[in-house]
Amino acid sequence: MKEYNHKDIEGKWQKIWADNKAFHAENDSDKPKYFLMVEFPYPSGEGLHVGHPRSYTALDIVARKRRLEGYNVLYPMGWDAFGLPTENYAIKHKMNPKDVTKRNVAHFKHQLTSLGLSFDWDREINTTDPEYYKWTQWIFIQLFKKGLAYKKEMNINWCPSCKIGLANEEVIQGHCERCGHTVEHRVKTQWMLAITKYADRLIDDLDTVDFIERVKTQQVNWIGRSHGMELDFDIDEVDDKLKVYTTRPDTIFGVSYMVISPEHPLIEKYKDIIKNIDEVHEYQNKAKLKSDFERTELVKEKTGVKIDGLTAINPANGEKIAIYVSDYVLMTYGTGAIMAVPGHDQRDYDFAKAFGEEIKEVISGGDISKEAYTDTQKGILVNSDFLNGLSVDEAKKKIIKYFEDKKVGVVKTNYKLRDWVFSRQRYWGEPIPMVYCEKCGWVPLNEEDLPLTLPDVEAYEPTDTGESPLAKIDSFVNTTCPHCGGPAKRETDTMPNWAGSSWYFLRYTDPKCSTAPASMDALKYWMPVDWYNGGMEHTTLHLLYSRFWNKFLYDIGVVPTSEPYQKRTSHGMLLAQDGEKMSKSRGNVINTDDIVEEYGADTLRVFEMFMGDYEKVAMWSETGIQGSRKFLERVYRLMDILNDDENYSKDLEQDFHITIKKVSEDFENLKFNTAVAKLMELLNKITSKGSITRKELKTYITLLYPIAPHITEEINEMVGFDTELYKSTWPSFDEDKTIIKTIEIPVQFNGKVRYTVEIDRDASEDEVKEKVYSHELFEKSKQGKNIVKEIYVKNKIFTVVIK
Ligand code: ANZ
Ligand code: ZN
Repeated sequence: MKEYNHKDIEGKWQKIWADNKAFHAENDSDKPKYFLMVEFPYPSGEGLHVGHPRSYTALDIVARKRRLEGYNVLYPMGWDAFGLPTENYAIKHKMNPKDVTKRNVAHFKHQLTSLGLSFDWDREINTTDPEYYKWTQWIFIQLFKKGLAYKKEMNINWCPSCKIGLANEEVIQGHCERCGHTVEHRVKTQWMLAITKYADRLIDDLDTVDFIERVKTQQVNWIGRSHGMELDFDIDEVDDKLKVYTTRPDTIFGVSYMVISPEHPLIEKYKDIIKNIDEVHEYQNKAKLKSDFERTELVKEKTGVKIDGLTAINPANGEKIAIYVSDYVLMTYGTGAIMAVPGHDQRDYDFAKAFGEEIKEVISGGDISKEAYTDTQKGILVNSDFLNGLSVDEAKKKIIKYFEDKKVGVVKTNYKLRDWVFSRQRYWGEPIPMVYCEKCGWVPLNEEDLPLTLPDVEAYEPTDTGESPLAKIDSFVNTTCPHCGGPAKRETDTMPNWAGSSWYFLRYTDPKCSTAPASMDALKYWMPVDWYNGGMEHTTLHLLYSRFWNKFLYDIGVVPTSEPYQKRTSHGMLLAQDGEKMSKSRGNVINTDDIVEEYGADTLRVFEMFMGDYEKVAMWSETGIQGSRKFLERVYRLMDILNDDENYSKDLEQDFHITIKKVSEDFENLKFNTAVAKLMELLNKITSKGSITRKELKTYITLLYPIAPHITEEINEMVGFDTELYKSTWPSFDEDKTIIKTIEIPVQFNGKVRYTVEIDRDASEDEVKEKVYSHELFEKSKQGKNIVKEIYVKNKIFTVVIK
């Protein structure tokens, strides 16, 4: 028979699917809807590498299966195309970022198509398309109108190499996420989005969605909600108070000193009273050079200066306490000041050790001589006056009431989450649709004047002053105020690259809508996204941002659901053959084009799903890809042993039912590797039997179709089955027929397993005993002794006690 030749097959079927609009989703349909989404890529110059298809193929499998199950499936794709790499590339090659993007998108699209992914290309979107970013700008204006977009002088993270301000999320251990350069602090006026106003809902509503646990945990930790108290300590020398934030007011009797952050305003306010102000100033200057990460690292030497001239008074017992300035306390969290409890907080403990401050135990049950035990929720209060003998929870309640009554403290919830810095001083992003008028202040553009398009410019290099390149274009900057008509200036910052992706899922439902981000009808039909798969690296950025935007749009009546995604899963990263991350600089990147050319898209798809547990890290392997190719070649040869029978054969019927069940369930649970393994196992049984019925072949290729759609469509056509696989139905199984009728159970003598017997499931004890006794090893195992007892645990084990 004919040899398997992927080159003939794959292009042919891609054309048939496209010509027939096989994967087109209609907005109205009698079928139930299913909306699947993978993270749309940034179309970089390098093109697709083999890491991309891991996510795309997985949900393509689900999409193809859902269609066969009778759903109206939406599986769309688009381009998240604003951003730095394109801009930098364009600058370097003296090109326009628009043209670079166009070229990259064409390349990416060609590559995705060659992988046989079943996207509905009629719904392709591009965040750099003015008809798209018109709505990104429109959403910004709505945020502004509700007071959720505001301008603020910010101490920002500045990357001197990229010449760009970075969000906290983009600073990795004090370094720029992109280029690795050390991040500096600079003061800039920035647009901010008040995501913190949504912090509680972003945590609490996680209970209403089906996200994998590690995603939920990371989001909760990132938002970092903490319940505590703001507490005032009187200052002895002046008529003023020092306010601290503490989650452990119950440890008040264990306070042995106070710490304020180097940026704390108290220092400037009392510089005439502080006797060692020069020393304090010097310390402040040193702290400026460190990143927050360096400052708060647990394992680092604690530094600081004791403030000479200011003393605090403990509100619970009137004790006088020293105040230090130290950089392990941040100005950006809580009140920028703490009460230090070295007996029960690790950093305070380290500091106390270094500065000779007292370490008091106020909660029993920990060993403070070794190291402090943080946040001990168990234990009993000791050395704590009227709190003695209480549990931590009881003590907290009592002391909170005590401080509230004395009017020195209020309960307070704090968050680690910061508002979102929403300006970039770069060219290749959405212009912010705001105008500054001397008379009216910041005024949004009229909505009918959107989109505000990026002007075509000659030079768009970032400036050393940190101003946006747009600031140099007078014709862009100078405008009239939409409010009073007077002269005004446009905002010249652009939006950060997370803007366009914060609402793109909505646009897929209605990509050409000209009156709203998407029409309410389309949104009501499709939203929420039923299943969204993406990288863990987007959990704290994109996933949080887009949930925030969706919630905001829900609040103003633009979208119908409060959460955008019903289910969120994530894939493990794909490493190169050398076990390292694939990267251009290492030269270990494998391009999909090469694999598709040599082995075919189906082989690549099978391998990507078979290489290991989908949720764990996996490694590229040349032998792995060859193994997948061999598997498909053997599937192709099934046609050689096809007979005319239209039913399952007696020998294989049970295997087919079991395989259908297993593959169906595995596809739903991200267990693609075991689904492939099961199909390989069945293939082995079929080939050793030497023949396959028509019914069996149809079932087999239908099960394999979502993973390897081209070869299966081809086989389907060659043997003359009536409809194409993309139009057929998913095979069903009979639960009864999946139950294995015979099982093996171990037989043990005095606790040692000597042999096993094969029995019919649920066989009676007598039947089992009969098998145990007639086994050839029975006499030997008995060792001539007497049987004193026999115990049979049904379908599990037979135990013989001998003496
Ligand atoms: C006394 C205490 C005793 C504390 C104890 C902890 C344990 P979370 O849970 O992360 O909110 N803290 C407050 N503001 C700070 C700042 N600006 N920089 C550094 N540390 C700060 O942490 C709250 C705790 O972190 C607060 O409760 C405070 O120390 C410290 F056994 O107060 B605690
Ligand atoms: Zn005005």
